[in-house]
Amino acid sequence: MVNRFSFRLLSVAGLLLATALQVAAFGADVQMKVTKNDYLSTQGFDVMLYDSRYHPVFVDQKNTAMEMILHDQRIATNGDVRLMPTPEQWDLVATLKARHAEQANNRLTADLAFPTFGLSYTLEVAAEPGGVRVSVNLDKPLPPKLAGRAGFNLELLPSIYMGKAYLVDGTKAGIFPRTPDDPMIKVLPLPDEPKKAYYLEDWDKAKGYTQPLPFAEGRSITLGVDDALARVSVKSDTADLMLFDGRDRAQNGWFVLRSLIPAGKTKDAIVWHIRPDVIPNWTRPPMIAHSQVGYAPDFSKVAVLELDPKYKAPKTAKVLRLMEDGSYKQVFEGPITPAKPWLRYVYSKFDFTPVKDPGLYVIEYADQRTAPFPISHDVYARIWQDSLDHHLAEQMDHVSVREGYRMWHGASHLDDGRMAPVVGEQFDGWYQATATDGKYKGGDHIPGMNVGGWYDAGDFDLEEPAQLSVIQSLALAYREFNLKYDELTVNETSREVEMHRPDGMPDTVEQVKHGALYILAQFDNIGHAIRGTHEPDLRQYTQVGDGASKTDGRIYDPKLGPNEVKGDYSGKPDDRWIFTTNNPYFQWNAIAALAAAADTLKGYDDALAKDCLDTAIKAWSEEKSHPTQSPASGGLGPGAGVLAASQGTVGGAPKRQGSSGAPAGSAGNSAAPAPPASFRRSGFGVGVDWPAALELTIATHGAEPYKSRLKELFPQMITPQQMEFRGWSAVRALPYLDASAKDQMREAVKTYMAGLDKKLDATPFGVPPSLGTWGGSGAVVDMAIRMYFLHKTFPDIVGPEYTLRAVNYILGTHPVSSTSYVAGVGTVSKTKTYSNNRADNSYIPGAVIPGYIIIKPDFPECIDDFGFLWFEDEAVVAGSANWVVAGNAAEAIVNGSK
Ligand SMILES: [Ca+2]
Ligand SMILES: [Ca+2]
Ligand SMILES: [Ca+2]
Repeated sequence: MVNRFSFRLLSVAGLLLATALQVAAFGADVQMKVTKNDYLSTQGFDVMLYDSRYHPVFVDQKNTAMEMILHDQRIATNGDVRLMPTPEQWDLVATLKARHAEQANNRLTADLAFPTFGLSYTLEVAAEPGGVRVSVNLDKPLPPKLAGRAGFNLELLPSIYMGKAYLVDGTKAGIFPRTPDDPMIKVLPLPDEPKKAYYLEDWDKAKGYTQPLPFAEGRSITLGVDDALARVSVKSDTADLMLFDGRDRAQNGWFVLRSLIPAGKTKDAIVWHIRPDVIPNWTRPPMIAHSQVGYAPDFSKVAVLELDPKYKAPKTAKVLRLMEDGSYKQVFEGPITPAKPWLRYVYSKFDFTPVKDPGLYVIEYADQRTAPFPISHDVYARIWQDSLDHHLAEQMDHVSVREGYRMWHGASHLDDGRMAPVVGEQFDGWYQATATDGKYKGGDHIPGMNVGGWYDAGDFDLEEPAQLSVIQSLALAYREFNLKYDELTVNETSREVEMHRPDGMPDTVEQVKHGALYILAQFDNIGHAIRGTHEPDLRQYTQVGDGASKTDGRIYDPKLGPNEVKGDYSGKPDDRWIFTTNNPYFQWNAIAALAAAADTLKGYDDALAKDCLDTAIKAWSEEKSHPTQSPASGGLGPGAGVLAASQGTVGGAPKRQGSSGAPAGSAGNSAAPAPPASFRRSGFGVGVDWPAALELTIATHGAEPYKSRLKELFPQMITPQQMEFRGWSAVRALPYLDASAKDQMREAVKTYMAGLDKKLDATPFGVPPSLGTWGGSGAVVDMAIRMYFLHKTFPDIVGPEYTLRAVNYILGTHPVSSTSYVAGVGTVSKTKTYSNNRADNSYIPGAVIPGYIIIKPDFPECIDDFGFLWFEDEAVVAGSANWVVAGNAAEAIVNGSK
């Protein structure tokens, strides 16, 4: 991590100079102001207040309330009143009523409440010399029952402070622990505490109501004494400060600084003075965004420089060649483009396309030098294999997965599953619409569902949209690129998968089959596509590690005692729930996925290929004669209820199902949310049967009625809006349409391209920006795929650079840092991901992370050294499968030019 490393070196050097001047005047020069962006700011330090809210489904994302950015790192979040020392993802949070930014008084305020506890207050963050004064002002004195419970909490990023020093009251020294090991105590719920949703009550009970004791206490504390970039002092005027370790309860916990609200007080019940030790005239070192796998000789090579607007930027950058003896030889120097602002930084481009000779290179700009990267014809040849044979392979459910000496996981969830009872909205936005489905009712074992499928993401559930997307992407990759790569052995009969061991079957074909088995099981056993397979409770859902240890693998039999085992049956109700809710999107995409699988499997497993095709054809006919209705209360889950449920403000009357109780126990783990629903886009309802018509036409070599339906839908699929969604796939329909269709599409592509460059120029990176609550790498990979197919069919209208630009973005040419978003791919890549091995601070090779988001309103963030923010770090299987397509597309473009 050359960029970040030199960032540190530079800062330490800067500090040595600064310390002499600064020691006596810790932060004294700082005078913060409310900016036009409505937060408090001074050069090197910002404080935001509720620019971001709690998430309607995932609740606490470690990105809300009062947040602090020091020297361009978000060091603290979640500053607000909480009722526990170390709250977790679903624990009670305040309700925000209003927020104000007063430029005249340089003050931010937020009006907040815990309505179910009769507590309302104003949180105020005001500039004062040296930093900010934070105060909590209650409308009425604290309800007596909240004494010793309600306190002001501020959470500190563990990857920054772990292993760093702190000083309490100037003399009591300590080091932030690497491993949490504090004494735990029981903090029982209050007798009249409002009921939460049943799954939260179960989870609290399962955790044993434990909280850690503080590891430091005093009136003032300096955090990160030995870290010039993160040193902050906090002094409390009222109650003592306490430092807790949130990781005692969950691996994704942060350090928590907290003061209890004293009884009887209203105004200034809490007063903290926060003094950051801001390096005078701080400017962020330049960041050189470039491809971490390098560049193909004959294609465009453009790095993007992300610069502090106050940085005195040199006008040129250089390319140096790394010679065999380790020396660097300058081979190119060129101008950078004039700086263009975007959010809080400015951006210039450095075009070094003329450098073409194969070899190893670095880019040098000002005092920054990148990691070495190759220029070579085969730079894209090795970028997608890890996603196929590591990430996707590791995510395979119902089989064991071994690599050399390592068992990634045992054969998992062999007891899948029981039909989900109607419990209303469940955590993570899951929802079961009906009490019965065919011959099954809630709680019944549905046989045959323990085959195929992939763990969705950092969690282990089988999300239907993810399954359908992976099948279609890999089937496309196999057919488009004749992708016969084979380094995996897959044995569905013995339920064993082994990496680095070819078995004569293309791995894409094996993966398509693995997905098809799960979808076929749905049609065979239930009769239609479903919402998916998901954990019954939060204790099981939050468990990470070996998927095979999540359930006992034995089918639940209510006649057996809780610890009784009889053959393949047990009395433990840990079997996952099958959410059978269907909707037209699932149904049509399942038909498309099965048709694509049939076309891919032929010649490898003809019997299964026939089964897939017959099932798809039958489902098509049924769907046309009896269309699936959208469930009234979305099969995807409306979502908004989870936050309310965690706040105790929904009825919450737990509809407890007899045998679904959570096992007792304690100690939790981090929890993973669902992936972003990339299909929730505008124009989503257009041509919902298009993919099914397309894949069935291809699989049947142009049979009716699929071909006619293609023809019918074609005009509405090639509108500019649809072109960016699924319309591009119409190029695959052209061989089955009239000759004039290609001309129509040519005109449509021209129209689409006319506005595209301008749209992509909205950011310096020339790809769709990441403006949502999840990082947007998925949309960029989509762009790589879409533009490849358009380029291939209309090379005179669509150049090859769009696909390569999108791929280079994923590989490091993006904001914040130049770390490749594909774990393990590229010289510098993200090696802490929100994968199911995140408790080990590790990654699964080939996982494609979502990447940066904008911490509102203007701070782009993707923290290299931390893997617990799902919106930045959680790879989804659909993303890996798409990356296989995009990576092969890039390779094909470069090969095509040779
Ligand atoms: Ca294979
Ligand atoms: Ca079981
Ligand atoms: Ca999920």
